[in-house]
Amino acid sequence: MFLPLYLQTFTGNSNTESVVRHNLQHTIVARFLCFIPLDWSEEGRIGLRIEIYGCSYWADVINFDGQGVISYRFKMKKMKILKDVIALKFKTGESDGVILHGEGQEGDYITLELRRGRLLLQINLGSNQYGSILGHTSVSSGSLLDDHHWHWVVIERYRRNVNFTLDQNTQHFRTNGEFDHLDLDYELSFGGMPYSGKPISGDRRNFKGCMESINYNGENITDLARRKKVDTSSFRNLTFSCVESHTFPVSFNGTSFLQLPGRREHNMVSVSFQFRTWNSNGLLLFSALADGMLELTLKDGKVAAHISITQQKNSRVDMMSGTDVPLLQHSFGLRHHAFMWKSVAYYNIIFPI
Ligand SMILES: [Ca+2]
Repeated sequence: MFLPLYLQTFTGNSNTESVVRHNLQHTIVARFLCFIPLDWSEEGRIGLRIEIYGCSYWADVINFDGQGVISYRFKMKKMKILKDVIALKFKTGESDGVILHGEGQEGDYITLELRRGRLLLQINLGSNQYGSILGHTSVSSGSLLDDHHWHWVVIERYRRNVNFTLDQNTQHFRTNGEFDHLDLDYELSFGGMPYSGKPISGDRRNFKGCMESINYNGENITDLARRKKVDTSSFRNLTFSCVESHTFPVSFNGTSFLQLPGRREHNMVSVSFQFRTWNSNGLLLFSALADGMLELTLKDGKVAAHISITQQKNSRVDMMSGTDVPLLQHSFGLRHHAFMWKSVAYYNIIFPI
């Protein structure tokens, strides 16, 4: 079983005495740490000694229910911002949702959102009055971010230069257009579009999940929300802890598998699960029966169930997903939707053994 992890390479010492210390750039909360030696000094013998130093950690978490939006009002009505540093962590099972949004009457805007499991940053520092130089800039990062795991985002902007960091990956880009200031009016909102109070604003959905340690230009937004210094009136129930999901996705890397004990006395098998994959072929499930086998496979993007009972003649039953099989009523366009949980297979196969 492979779970997404923070992977980082550290350079160690090159002699026997010196100590090399690394400070982690981002906070990591973990129960287990795994170190994999990649290389060693050619002059010495192989050896490895590591010490880990932790620190006290206060989780500043807010649960977003898909309704509530945090509105951070600026002290001045109009803000002309040359430099931005925005940092937060998020965790969600939803593929779409607005994480933050701000806009101004001059046409400037900044929007960070999840779209189809990817992180999309859209920023516009202004277009000229003739519209011949357009400031709209759009950059996306990551994939499969609706995986119920924490992800770290940092946006650092100085004039038109932007560093956009997701977990360990930083992209540098320059915004389009010819302006340097982000002109925003009134407020910046987190978790959705401002004033909406609705789960869907236009074609944009509010964020549903958890955010932690939201920091905007030195202001700790999560702490301001706790102290009621920002507008959180759109929340039905504002909670400062993460409501854990009942769904636990498991990733398989092509060689790993999950094995569950069977139940001998039962003559029925019921199976249901959701999956997503980039591959169009693979074994989804296998079970040896007392007298045969049950197999669920992906073949050319279609799901097939094979059941064979060896004692009887003509006992092999093959079902392909499609219109002929009432149990498998979904159309599996896996090549196009492979990365989305929407392309989910849902089975409930019950048959006498
Ligand atoms: Ca501007």
